[in-house]
Amino acid sequence: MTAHKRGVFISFEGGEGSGKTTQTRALVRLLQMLDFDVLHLREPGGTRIGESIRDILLDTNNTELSPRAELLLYEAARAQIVDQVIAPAIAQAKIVICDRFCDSTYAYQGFGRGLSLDAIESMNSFATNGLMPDRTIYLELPPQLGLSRATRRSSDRIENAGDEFHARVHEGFMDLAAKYPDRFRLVHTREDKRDTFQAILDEILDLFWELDAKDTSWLAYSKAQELFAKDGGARDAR
Ligand code: T5A
Repeated sequence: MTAHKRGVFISFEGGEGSGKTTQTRALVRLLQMLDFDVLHLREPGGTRIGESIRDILLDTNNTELSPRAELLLYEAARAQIVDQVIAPAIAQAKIVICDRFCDSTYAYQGFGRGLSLDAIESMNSFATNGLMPDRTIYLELPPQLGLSRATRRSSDRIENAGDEFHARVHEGFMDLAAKYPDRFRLVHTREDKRDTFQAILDEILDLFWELDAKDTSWLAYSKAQELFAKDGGARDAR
């Protein structure tokens, strides 16, 4: 196992269909190939309780779910995954890759639903017990394009929220990029998934240097190319 002193927590953010699942799977597979102890998680979800909450949140039948109830459910799922999985993993020096985290609540429930940003920030802080990602990769893609990719499958309750809602969510993410330039790194998604992956690696490399992971040859871009060449994107890591 590659040795390092403490865990690393990286979250991925973006609008619908921006490619988070595709890219996080590739990253997890790369890290596993290099013998890192990696956890691949998603929000909402990642625990038995969180997955049940996810079902409620995404169920298209739940049209009457109020914005405040929606917010509380996202925060409840988050508190569960932080306490049960993320905080212990970081304490055990694991690498945690999480598909969405607090920033999604800021963008979707804050900008999208119009709930108080101050309230959301304090609820995020309560749910996470102050645990924030070391780095957040935001995959930037025009909302319309992402939605058209995402809804090639059957769409869920949030995907159905309408174009104006998703435009506001996009604005929320842009607000975060301006507010937290150090943590929240914007990566433009490219036509070629491998180019996007390489841009992501550029944004996280320093975290591994700081960890004294001496052998950074694992970030050799040829490896990234191989990951996508085999099957169009790593699968089944989550
Ligand atoms: N939410 C979540 C909130 O409202 N508040 C919160 O606090 C939180 C945590 C979660 C929903 O909950 C909301 C946000 C979401 O609406 P989800 O199913 O996890 O639901 O939704 P997403 O995270 O948006 O997941 P998606 O699967 O829809 O999108 P991804 O993971 O970003 O995209 P991915 O990788 O599945 O790619 C989508 C399609 O595009 C293709 C892929 O092959 C795939 O078919 N693709 C590309 N096509 C062309 N070029 C590229 N470069 C491509 N990259 C990927």
